[in-house]
Amino acid sequence: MGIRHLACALLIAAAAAVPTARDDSLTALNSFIDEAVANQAEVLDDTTVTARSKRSTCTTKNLSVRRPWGSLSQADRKAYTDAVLCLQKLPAKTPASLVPGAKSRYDDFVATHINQTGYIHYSGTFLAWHRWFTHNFEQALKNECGFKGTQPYWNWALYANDPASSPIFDGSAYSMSGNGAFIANKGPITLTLGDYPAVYLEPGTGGGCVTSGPFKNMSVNLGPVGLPLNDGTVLTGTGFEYNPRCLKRDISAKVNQRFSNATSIVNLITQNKNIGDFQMVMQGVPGSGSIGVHGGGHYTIGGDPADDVSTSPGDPVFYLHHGMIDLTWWTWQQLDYKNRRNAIAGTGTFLNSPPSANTTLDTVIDLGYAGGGPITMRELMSINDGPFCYTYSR
Ligand SMILES: *[C@@H]1O[C@H](CO)[C@@H](O)[C@H](O)[C@H]1NC(C)=O
Ligand SMILES: *[C@@H]1O[C@H](CO)[C@@H](O)[C@H](O)[C@H]1NC(C)=O
Ligand SMILES: *[C@@H]1O[C@H](CO)[C@@H](O)[C@H](O)[C@H]1NC(C)=O
Ligand SMILES: *[C@@H]1O[C@H](CO)[C@@H](O)[C@H](O)[C@H]1NC(C)=O
Ligand SMILES: *[C@@H]1O[C@H](CO)[C@@H](O)[C@H](O)[C@H]1NC(C)=O
Ligand SMILES: [Cu+2]
Repeated sequence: MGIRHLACALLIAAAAAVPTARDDSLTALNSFIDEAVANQAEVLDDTTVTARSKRSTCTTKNLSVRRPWGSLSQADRKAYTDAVLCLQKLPAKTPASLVPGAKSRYDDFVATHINQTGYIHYSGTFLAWHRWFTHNFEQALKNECGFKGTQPYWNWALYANDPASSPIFDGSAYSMSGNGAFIANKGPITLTLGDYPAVYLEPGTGGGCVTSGPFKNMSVNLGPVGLPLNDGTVLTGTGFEYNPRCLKRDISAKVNQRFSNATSIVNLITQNKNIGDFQMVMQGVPGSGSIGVHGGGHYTIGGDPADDVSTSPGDPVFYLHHGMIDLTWWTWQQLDYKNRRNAIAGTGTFLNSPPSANTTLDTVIDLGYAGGGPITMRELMSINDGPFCYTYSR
């Protein structure tokens, strides 16, 4: 099926009249997603598949569907941002003695991500942890704020040339709020990782406080932990103190084009046959100069907190971004489901520093006060098994 698909994509590329590379890659990406949907339905309807967790009651009839932001109705977009704002008004479950800055239910998620950052990036749990995290955020919206929809996602490829004008960031009442106020003469963002050569990211067209849309009054309470600034310095802190400030963005089309275009997603899916390579290329192979599609999305948003890995869930777009990360992983899994469903690689720490044990299907992850309870990796490997019952549409 992978082969058939590749052949198909190549044929389309060869036969098309004068489409751009982007159009070809978008077509290929779309057909991979379609194939993933078809394969998922096949597996779900196959009653001979016994590997399924006993607690799963998921069928093709009741899969919930995650959609790209731009295809939601205005009412559905507003229902989503209203629910996020509601979470920001509910009290935190995290004790103030542990995290003085956690003021809302929304902040519980940010605090958990800050707390575990060193174990959930460039580690064996990266993909599954963020799948579980995004799911529990969605559950909190539903169960605590009456949200009736599903978690939307941000397909980076659709707006790579002009994300600031996309339905996600155009600043309307039906967006995820717009860019930050324009700040002139900014230097690049300098990313450093150990002794590897620095990566320089083109600054965006904002930089200041978000002034439009549903989150223009939002208070970012936690962080920073390590926020790179446009003058080459890094603002640091514990992340847990109460540090209320406006939400800032610096949307950079150049970063989106460079790292999260349609071709980079298709290449990621087709060129990495094992999970270790797949998740490493997705996050950016250290020293390669690439920050991967994962870094690409985060630094396309930029600003404060999205330039700060630890505090990045403090910008609500985080959950749309990780919807797309999850879609990309799920698509890759579905292209060879038998071999990839339970594929895990890596250890329990960031680039295995400090050295730690290999992650296995029995490894337990726990989102702490964000909720969801402790759960094994085994339960998180399929989006139609264990606690999950959803799919994606494009
Ligand atoms: C799916 O449908 C089945 C059969 O109608 C039902 O028993 C189950 O609870 C549903 N599961 C979910 C996750 O909605
Ligand atoms: C951070 O993680 C430690 C170790 O798992 C845990 O004991 C602590 O409660 C966590 N703190 C927060 C704020 O979740
Ligand atoms: C922002 O706050 C002001 C003052 O409290 C309020 O009038 C306005 O409606 C708020 N805007 C949004 C988008 O919530
Ligand atoms: C698309 O992304 C890849 C990296 O994944 C990069 O090599 C390529 O130059 C990008 N394309 C454009 C048009 O920037
Ligand atoms: C951990 O995984 C690596 C890479 O797959 C493997 O070489 C190593 O033997 C594993 N270590 C243990 C203790 O299983
Ligand atoms: Cu993360």
